[in-house]
Amino acid sequence: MSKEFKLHCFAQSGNAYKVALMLSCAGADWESVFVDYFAGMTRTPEWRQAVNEMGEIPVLEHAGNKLSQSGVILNYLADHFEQFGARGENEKREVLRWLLFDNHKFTGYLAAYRWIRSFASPQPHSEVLAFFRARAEAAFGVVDRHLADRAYVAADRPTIADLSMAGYVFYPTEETGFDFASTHPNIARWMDRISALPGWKQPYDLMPGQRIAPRQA
Ligand SMILES: N[C@@H](CCC(=O)N[C@@H](CS)C(=O)NCC(=O)O)C(=O)O
Repeated sequence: MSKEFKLHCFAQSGNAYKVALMLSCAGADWESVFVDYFAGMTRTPEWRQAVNEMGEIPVLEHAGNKLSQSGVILNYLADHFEQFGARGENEKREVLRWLLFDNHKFTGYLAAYRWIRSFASPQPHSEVLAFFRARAEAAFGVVDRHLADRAYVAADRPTIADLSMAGYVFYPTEETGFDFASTHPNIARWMDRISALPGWKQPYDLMPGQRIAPRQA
């Protein structure tokens, strides 16, 4: 029987992992729809017309709607499940503030760095890699300092801001090139708290697709 939620995703997509994690932690009735990103599926006009004109994963199908942009989807699911959402106007702004920071800088640079370091072809020039690594590290510094005296990013409990920022940090060090436990202790402790949430699973255990060996850095 068809599930209530369908998530268009593939295993290497941390942006999709944010949504998969939310669905798993909320105990949703969901299934994945495998998108063959590496075969160019999201770049075809047919896929863009039928699924997402932006050519991006994740896309969530629910109740006849197709939603894209992980932040929008997380917000929708928080309202739907009444879980991981903001309470009150101040928290709403705080959650939004971190969602935007995550999309632009924390996820933005980490995802780009992991991609060009481990999977992209042709191999990037070393100066390009160094640029993205430095930008990612700058964002990590901001978050590590923020988490020095709090358990979660935007409230006194886990919210969709945490789930968004969890998108890429759980991929293996051999892919990301970062080992937070040795460089960013507050992020590492926050990761321990996130991975203790009921329903938490690793990205490769939540989404379909072959694992690809990362290029040796
Ligand atoms: N801001 C978007 C980013 C989505 C995104 O970049 N997804 C990647 C996969 S992780 C993608 O589909 N990229 C396709 C492309 O850039 O051509 C979100 O949070 O959903």
